[in-house]
This record gives sequence, C-alpha cells and structure tokens, in this order.
Amino acid sequence: MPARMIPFGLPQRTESWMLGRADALLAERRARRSCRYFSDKPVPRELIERLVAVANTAPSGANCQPWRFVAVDDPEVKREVRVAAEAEERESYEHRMPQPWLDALEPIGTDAHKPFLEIAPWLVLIFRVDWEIVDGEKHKSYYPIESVGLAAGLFLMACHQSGLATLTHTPSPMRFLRRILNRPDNEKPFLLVPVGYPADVCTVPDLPKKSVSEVLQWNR
Ligand code: IYR
Repeated sequence: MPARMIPFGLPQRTESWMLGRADALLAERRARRSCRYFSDKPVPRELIERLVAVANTAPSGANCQPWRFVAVDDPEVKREVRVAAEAEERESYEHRMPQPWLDALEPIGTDAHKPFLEIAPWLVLIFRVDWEIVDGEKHKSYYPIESVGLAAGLFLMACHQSGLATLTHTPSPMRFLRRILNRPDNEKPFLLVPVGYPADVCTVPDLPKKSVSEVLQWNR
C-alpha cells in the first residue's frame, strides 16, 4: 500500500546563505582526520546515541535501513575485540597482504598493533543486514552495501561535526565481531569505528587530498 504523502518541508534559503554554509562545512571537513592515538577520556553514552540517530537518517534501498550499530564501552569486550583484531591483523600484515598493498600503506605507517581498540572510550561496530525476518517473513534488503556505506558516512560526519575523532578500521576478516558481540547470522560486520578524543600527543600523516577538479566533471 502506498504511504501517506506529507509536505517535503525543506526550509528556503538564499544562495548566499547556502554558499556560506557549504564553505563552513568544507572548512570543518578539511580538519577531519583518521585518529590512531586516542585519549581514554570518556564520551557520554547519550552523545553516541544521538550520533547513531543522525546515521539512522541515511537514505537506504526501499527504506530498509539495513544497518545495525553496536556501541561498546565495556573494557572486557573491547579487550576481546582487540585481541581478535590483532590476531587477524598480524596474519594480514605477515602473510595475506601483497607487497603493493603494504607499499600503499607505508605513508600511513600502520602495523598490526591496535592499542586504540582498548583505549578509545567507544568502539562502534556497524553491521550490514542482508535480510531480516519481519512478522515471520524473510525480507531481503535492497542495496545493503550502498545503504550501510551512506549510514556509516553520516555517522563519521556526525562524530566529527560534534567534536569527536574516529577511525574507519576494518581488520580483515571481521567475522570474529559477530561472535564476540552475539549478532545473528543475517548481519555482516561492515566497519569498526573507534570513537573518542585524540590523545594529548596525536600526530597524523600529512597526506594531500585530490583536488576537486580531479574528482568532478561537469557534463560531458
Ligand atoms: N586493516 C589494516 C590495514 C589497513 C588497510 C587499509 I585499505 C588502510 O587504509 C589502513 C590499514 C590496519 O588497520 O592496519
């Protein structure tokens, strides 16, 4: 049955307001960096809840919202995640990642040690839901990868715009997350996001972004 229709409801803005807003957003976004050295300073649970609420506004295929967020601040669970992630990462760095991949990571300076998985006050695990049972019936999700990617992007943006640092971490493979977090088998780990404040001494690699002209074409 078609849904009830309601007004679109977008407030009208002047072009100069919009340009100013976009410039301000760009300046804020340019300051967003992946954080690998976190402080253990606590972040309130209600803030995490609001940031997930922002992510939950993402568009999704057929409005399925095929994402689940698991927010972890229990030190015991964080420790288990760290131990399992580091085991996979050691295997990846030593045996699984081909040399060109290791070369590509060299400027970032990563290795198999992931102390931030215990130090960051929150680990937010994002799962992709490929199907779910609603009223006893199995419903497939549409465009689950694209949808959960959009929700994850909004979550990262919400964190940064609210003053928090994040890392997009994907220890590979991430199957262990389903076991540790008791998630059902219709959910696949998509992204592991440590959230918190940067450590007092936190450096980041000085890496450039492509210019807009490299990523934007006008017409043909
Ligand atoms: N998962 C590993 C390796 C790694 C892979 C990519 I692609 C990165 O952008 C960064 C790291 C790790 O987290 O160290």
